[in-house]
Amino acid sequence: ATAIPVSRQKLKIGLIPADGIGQEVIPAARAAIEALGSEIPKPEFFDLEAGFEVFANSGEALPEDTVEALKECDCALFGAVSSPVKKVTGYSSPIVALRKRLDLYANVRPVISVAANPEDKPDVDLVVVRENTECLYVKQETMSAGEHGKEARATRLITERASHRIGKMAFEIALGRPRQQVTIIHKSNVLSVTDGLFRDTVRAIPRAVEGGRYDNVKLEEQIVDSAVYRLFREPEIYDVMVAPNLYGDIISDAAAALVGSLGLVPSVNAGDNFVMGEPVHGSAPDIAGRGIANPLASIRSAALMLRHLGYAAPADKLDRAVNEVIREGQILTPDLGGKSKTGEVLDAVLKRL
Ligand code: GGG
Repeated sequence: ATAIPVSRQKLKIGLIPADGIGQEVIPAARAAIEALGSEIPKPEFFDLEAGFEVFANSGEALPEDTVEALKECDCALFGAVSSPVKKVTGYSSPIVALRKRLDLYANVRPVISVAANPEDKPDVDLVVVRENTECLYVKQETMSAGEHGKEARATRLITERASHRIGKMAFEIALGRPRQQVTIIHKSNVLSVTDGLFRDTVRAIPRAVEGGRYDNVKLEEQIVDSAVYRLFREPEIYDVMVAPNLYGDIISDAAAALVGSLGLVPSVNAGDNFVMGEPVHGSAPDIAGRGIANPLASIRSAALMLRHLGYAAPADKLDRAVNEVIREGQILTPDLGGKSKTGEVLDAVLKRL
């Protein structure tokens, strides 16, 4: 993604582990950043709260103090959140709120496999660019009594502004990749108004942007259901996939299956002025507290965050260390078929830095 120009003595990093295994993997990402030493400005960490557990204790899932503290930070790392599947009065997802409050309109999720030989091309190498602020995530839902029982409705908002800026982010990312291809994911054969606007707005970007900046970017489109089918049959056809919020979430989780585990897939929530790394996986309550969560998605998210801030060399170093640990296959957590603990995987990464 586009780097935010920086020149700073210190790097102020907000840490929000939130729920479940977020409490185990974010400290691992912190340790990996610290191990970079003088290759980045001296990191200063701020421990911040959010999540369902915080809500259960205090009545607030996203304390105002957390939002205010983040505004003073250069960047942040978020772990995972355990939103209940049933409505809980007064609770609303803190990560959805945080993305909106900080206008982190893009969730950039690279899904890249690790080739057996470092010189070889990976079998899967794609980036899902998920719109982060609207679609069904505006969370305007109502229930009413209908003729045949309850009727539930949800508003789905797609705007030209949000579609344009996420589309532009996708084109910019494509420019930095060898294949330079963007695929718009939509369902405008059925949702012709909402997905139609998303599709048409992204399609119009190369013409709308002056100077022919995107003239060499190949633009494709795909209906979301067939896109998922083809993702599993022939992932190599994709380079950058740009999608409205819900499709982007589903596609990137599904694509994680192609690279072995959700525990490997990083993301950044990016806006024009702030970036927040976040592993794609959730809070995994089934394994929380057992010390077996995979820290690699969080370490990769830290790398992605640093890359976004312009620190490409230290980001590469983190990525290389993670890839070596995966390639060697000796020290892996159970999601990858191993028996190692979170701390052992972290140590293996640190040893390679
Ligand atoms: N790190 C991603 C994450 O926490 N995923 C779980 C998720 O999407 N939860 C939705 C929510 O609780 O808001």
